Amino acid sequence: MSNCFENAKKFYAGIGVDVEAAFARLNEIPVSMHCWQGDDVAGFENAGSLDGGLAVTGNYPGRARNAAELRADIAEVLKLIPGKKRLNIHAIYAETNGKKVDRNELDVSHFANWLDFAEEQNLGLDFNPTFFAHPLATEGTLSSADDNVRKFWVEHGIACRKIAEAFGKRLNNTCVTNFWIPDGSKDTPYDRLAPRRRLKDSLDAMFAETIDRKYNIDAVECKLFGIGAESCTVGSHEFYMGYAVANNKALCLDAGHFHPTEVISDKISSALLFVEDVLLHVSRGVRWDSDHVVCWDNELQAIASEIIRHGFEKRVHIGLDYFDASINRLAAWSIGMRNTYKALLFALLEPAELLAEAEKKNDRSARLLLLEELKNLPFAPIWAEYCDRCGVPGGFEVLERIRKYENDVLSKRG
Ligand code: RNT
Ligand code: ZN
Repeated sequence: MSNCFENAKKFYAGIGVDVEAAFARLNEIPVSMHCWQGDDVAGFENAGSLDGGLAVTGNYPGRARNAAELRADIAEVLKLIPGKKRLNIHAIYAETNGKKVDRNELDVSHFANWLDFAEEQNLGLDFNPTFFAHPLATEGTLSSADDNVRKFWVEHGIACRKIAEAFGKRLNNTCVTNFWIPDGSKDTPYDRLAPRRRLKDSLDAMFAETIDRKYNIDAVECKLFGIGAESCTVGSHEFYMGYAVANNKALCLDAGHFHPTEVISDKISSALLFVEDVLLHVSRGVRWDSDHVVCWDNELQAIASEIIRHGFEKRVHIGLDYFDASINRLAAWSIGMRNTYKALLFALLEPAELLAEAEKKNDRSARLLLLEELKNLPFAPIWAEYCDRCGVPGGFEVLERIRKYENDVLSKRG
């Protein structure tokens, strides 16, 4: 324990903040790491190119080419991230032993290695059906006008919910399953209602079977627009806010899925008055839904503070969602994950009593001053101590470890 830490801890105690209690609370807050940063959302189906409006830019060497490589990279990066971690995978990461298994035929046996890995690494698993990068996803999926196309995707959704339930049971740990449906229209549609009605009916069919919330929680993710869906996204915010409230689903808020000046940190407190759970896709849009690596910026801090100030950590499921192929992929993962825990720890060190009192007294000057001053408190030694206690390196050493892995492992991939 460094002197710097001891002094910083005393400083925080002086403003009514218990650092040890903050550590203990942080230890119980999981952040779900998305597996798809490691292979540029490719998956193992060899289905061809990515679509659904998703765009991964960059060609940094060392992309994981198969499940074994992806898991090895994940195992390595987990050693660089403090805190209680989860892992989030997509249906396209199924392992079918070279056999063609279409998405509506997937079952938990195709994820046996992921389950073993999760158990070994002591990770909860989260899941996502994959409604993109598939020959039947070119003209819409769950909202398609073609009955056969809709049927196929409903079956996929049902298969995925069963897989998620099996994850939850085997790991004794609730799986959060996120449904993101890319359907939309590049140009102005004449009828916006019909595809929305079809999407609603498909969701109803997919969710018809009740699954114990102990094993699986379904979340639905809205979006403002995507590449190829600029003029209308069927699953808009109003659509899914309504759907989640009416059907007791979790609402997934992706930081990149709204107007550029609209923030999800402001949505959490409203959404949680009407739905039981919120899933976050923490991401960083630069000018658009660009899925940049999560930085410790004002919005990330605001998201973390919203969760901590209201004790929402059991109802807000934090997941990351970005993909940057222009930098080392382990760097991308570890920077975003570490920043998320950093923001949570920073939020846990807010002088809650002083702030609440200022607001209660309507002392806006004190509130502003406190909120500004706390940006300048001795946070760095507290974060360093937390990393140390979790047995993970500090920031600069992370870089050395990544360089070594790049040299020993990634650079040898073709
Ligand atoms: C796309 C959504 C969705 C995906 C992942 C891969 O805009 O954000 O969550 O990024 O499912
Ligand atoms: Zn997302």
